[in-house]
Amino acid sequence: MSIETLSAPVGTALDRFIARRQEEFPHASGELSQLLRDIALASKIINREINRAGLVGIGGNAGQENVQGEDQQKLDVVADIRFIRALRYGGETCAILSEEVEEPILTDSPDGKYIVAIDPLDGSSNIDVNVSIGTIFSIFRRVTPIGQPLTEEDFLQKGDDQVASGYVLYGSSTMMVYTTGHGVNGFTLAPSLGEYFLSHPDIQMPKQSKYYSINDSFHDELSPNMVNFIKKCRADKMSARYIGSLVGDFHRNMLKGGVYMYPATSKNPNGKLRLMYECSALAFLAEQAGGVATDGEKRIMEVEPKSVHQRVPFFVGSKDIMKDFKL
Ligand code: P6P
Repeated sequence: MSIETLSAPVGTALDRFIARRQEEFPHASGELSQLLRDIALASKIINREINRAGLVGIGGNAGQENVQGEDQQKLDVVADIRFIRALRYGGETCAILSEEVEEPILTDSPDGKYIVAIDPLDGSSNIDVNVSIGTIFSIFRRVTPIGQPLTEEDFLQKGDDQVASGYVLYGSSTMMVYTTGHGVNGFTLAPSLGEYFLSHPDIQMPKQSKYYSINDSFHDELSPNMVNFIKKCRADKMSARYIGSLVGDFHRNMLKGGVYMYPATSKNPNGKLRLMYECSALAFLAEQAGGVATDGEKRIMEVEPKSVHQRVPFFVGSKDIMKDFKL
């Protein structure tokens, strides 16, 4: 890895890493740095809630549905509240797009420079069975000048317009992985210190691939090209790995190589995953790490959003394996 791309050694605290990176951009005014810190802080609180969910009765179903018509888990609600609170009062964000809330949330900082699209807790159906779950976020600059009311143009920005994106994986360890467009770096939480430390500098998605991830129940609905693609994965001795938690499957593929596929199905004709706060964020990370992310026709980062909760087919993974992929 080139020295100029790695401004910090393994073990550097996240705060110090963010500060060093900000120094590399003289015109940076510190708002993005503070926004990343706000997200990291909220993730530590969520991490604590997740780790004790079974003990304090915040596991299980909340008995209500989210805007997507999906059963909300109690921790979905907790995570949504915590992240919205952190972003609403942090001062850098003028609006929040949350998977859990129908309309964009205007914060107490109307002059905030950034808009955050977030899935506060993805894969939450796995909470009760102790499978890794995650937070996914995208950060965009506002388009409308400060002082003017936000418009749809501020909320419907394509992936190429992201300033930063990342995820938090609440797994065997808790990790925050993010990019600001200058490579991907992973930080592991030291629970006893309550700090994230650089553990995976300059992540590069292996070009070859060991795993393919798809819900096998879709097999009879797949196009002939996709059936052949999966046949080739099997012929190339790749292993099937699908944990039903996007962040967990994606993180494994980032580190070990792999391909994750969620096609359009009869149940979800436009795909299940959301463009604004899942696919765009992970596509940015994948491309920064040398991978590929597509909706089957174009780069995910080029898809022009039509609505905040828009769903898209999502195919993301190692460059060499994805070159053979077509719908
Ligand atoms: P299915 C979780 O609900 C999620 O959004 C992703 O985390 C996961 O990869 C996918 O849906 C699982 O969906 O239809 O295979 O259960």
